[in-house]
Formats: sequence, structure tokens, C-alpha cells
Amino acid sequence: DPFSSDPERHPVLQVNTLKPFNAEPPPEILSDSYITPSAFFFKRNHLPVPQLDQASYRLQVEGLPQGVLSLSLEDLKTKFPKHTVTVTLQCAGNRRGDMNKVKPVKGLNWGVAAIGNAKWSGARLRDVLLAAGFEPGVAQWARHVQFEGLDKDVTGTSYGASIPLNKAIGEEGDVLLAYEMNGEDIPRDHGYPVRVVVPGVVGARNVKWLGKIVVSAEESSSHWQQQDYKGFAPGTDWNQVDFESAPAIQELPVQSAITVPADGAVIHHSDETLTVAGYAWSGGGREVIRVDVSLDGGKTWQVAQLRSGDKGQAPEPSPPPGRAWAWKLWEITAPLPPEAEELEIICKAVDSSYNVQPDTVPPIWNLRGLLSNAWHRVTVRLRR
Ligand code: MTE
Ligand code: MO
Repeated sequence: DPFSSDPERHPVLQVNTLKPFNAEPPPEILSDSYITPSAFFFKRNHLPVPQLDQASYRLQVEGLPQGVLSLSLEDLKTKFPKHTVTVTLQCAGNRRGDMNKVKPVKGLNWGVAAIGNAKWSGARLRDVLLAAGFEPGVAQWARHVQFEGLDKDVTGTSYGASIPLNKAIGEEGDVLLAYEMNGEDIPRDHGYPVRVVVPGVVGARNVKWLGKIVVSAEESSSHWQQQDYKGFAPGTDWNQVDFESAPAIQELPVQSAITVPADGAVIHHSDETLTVAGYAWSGGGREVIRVDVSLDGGKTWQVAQLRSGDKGQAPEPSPPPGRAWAWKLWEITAPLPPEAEELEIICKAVDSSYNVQPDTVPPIWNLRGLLSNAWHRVTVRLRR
């Protein structure tokens, strides 16, 4: 069993598949803390977790005229400045469950919690590429930076992905070769000892167990770059789909979801108000500027309170424009309609480019169930 050496996981996680391990926390855990504890952070593995040891670990950097640069973990930690960035990671399949309800799609049936927010520390990819001899004049052919994981399938094929060169090398890209998550060594499930953290970009490009970086003219040829993680029209089916016709997903669209109360909850209340909470985030460094909440199925709306930290604590300093990599938690306490027996609660976020979430799923439905970001709706029953 290639999965026999996988690490232990927290029992509260809701398991989607065991081998490979795919799991998300109960939604309400996400809004409990601004930084998601690693144990509760969603885990999305395509392959067995590799057994890596920090003493023998090497990271190869290839594709530049200067030749291959090989770095130990010690090199990464001592030869480059350490940067810490709070970054929200979201799987492209987060909320696929909502798409599945409209019409079945192929993929793990994620709820709303295939997303998490962590403090990642490590060397900047930019600094490592410069040390490997990258110079704009020297590598004019370069367009992409490819990443290869050390996790392998039975045929020996590794997980891989790539990002555009300008994201990798840009001074404001904040791409990290991270060796810490929330102030500790990255846990095995999250890429120990080194993973790429690409702020604002879909989870799939944040390659874990990083073994190799290649500066190249072409995107990664990996299955997950070429034949997966792409968006299609609602009418495209498996007979017609041409993966070459669509670009690989990189920056993600604006997203939000309700984490409290849970869908289907029965609210026994004597008080007249209800508290609704959730998260909101957008890709590409676009900051969430507003979250609107409705308790009556979208007839009337109220603006939720946003926060970038835990209640009663100082919030994180606000990021420079275009570099808002972390989510916001939001909350609203609103009067309950006195006569209602059932409420449809809805949330929708607006980002700094005034992008909004689509109101329903059908116009964005796609056969892989990716980019599921329609207004999030939960229905609760009231018992007096
Ligand atoms: N990197 C490797 N090497 N292998 C993988 O299976 N999964 C990707 C990405 N990086 C994956 C990987 C996907 S699809 C996602 S959503 C994120 O890792 C999940 O990161 P997490 O498990 O730390 O939450
Ligand atoms: Mo993912």
C-alpha cells in the first residue's frame, strides 16, 4: 500500500477520499480563527505523501544558462532572507458540491471548506531565481516557471504545475518557497519540507514536496496543467471537451461562503437576532471590499462587518493595493423576521475591481465543477 506511510490526521476532518487523502474541516472551524490551524487546513493530495528527510532534501533549479543550482534545506534557510506572508489557499474545486446539485460533475464533492488561511515563511522564489542566474536580458525566451513535486504515482510520474514568469519573478508577486506554515515546519500533508506558495493563484499551482524548478518557454506538460484545472462553458460535455482550447486556471475569481449557521440547521431561539459568519477572498491580490448578506432569499441586503484578524486582537496591517493575499472573515448580527419559519441566508462578496459573484450556478456550471463561486445560500428553520 503506497499510502501506508501517510501521516496521521485530525479526526474532525471530513474525509472526501482516504487514498489519496482529501479532506476539509467542518465549515464553522474556518470562521473560528483568522489563521487556520494546520491540523484543520484542508488537505488535497493527488498521490501518496512522500517520505522526505531534511538532511538529504535537495531542490534543483534548472533552465538557466548558468546551469543547475542545487539547494539544500539549510541553503534555502540561510542563503536567502526569510519572508512571512499570510496567504489564503483555495482549491479550484472548492464548493463543487453546489455545482453537483445542479447537474453531476466529475471531481471530489467538496463543500465550502477547501480553503484556508495560513502564515507561510520561506525564501522568495524571485531571490532564488536571481541566485540561479536569472536576468531579464539573458532569458528572453522564458515565459513560465515549472514546479515538480517529489510525490509520484505508480509509473513514477510526479505532480507538476507552472505559473507565468512575471508572477514568479515580479517584486510584488510574493511567491515563496515556504518551509514553515504557521510558524512551524510545514506538516507532511502540506508539503514538508518545502512547498511553493503562489499568493492569489489557484491551489493546484502551489506545488508541495517541491523537488524541481524549471524556467522555461513552455508551461508545465503535467496532466494537472494541461488536462485538468481549466474552465469550460456550461454546454461543453465530455464528448466535446478540448483541454487545449482553454487556458490553465491561475488567478481565482471572487469567492465567499457562509460558515455559520450550517445549511439545514434548526435554530431554536428565544432572542430576536441571528448571527451569520463566513469568509470572503478574491484571487490576484484583489482585496475584498464588501460582503452583502441577505436573510430573506435576496430581497433585502445588509453589509457585513469584515475583519483581518481575530476578535479582540489587532488586525493584520492592510496590504498594499494589488497584494491582498489573505481572506477576510465577516459577520453580521441581524434581527430575525418575527413570523418566518424558514430563512434563506445568502452572502456575496465584492472585490477591489468591483468583481461580484454570479447569483446562480447554472450559467457557470462546467463539467469539472471548478470555479464554483455563485452566491452562497443556506436554509435554516426557526423554532420558537
Ligand atoms: N502538490 C503536489 N506535489 N501534489 C499534489 O497533489 N495538490 C495541489 C496543490 N499542490 C498537490 C500539490 C492542489 S490541487 C491543491 S488545492 C493544493 O496543493 C492543496 O494544498 P493543501 O493540501 O496544503 O491544502
Ligand atoms: Mo486543488
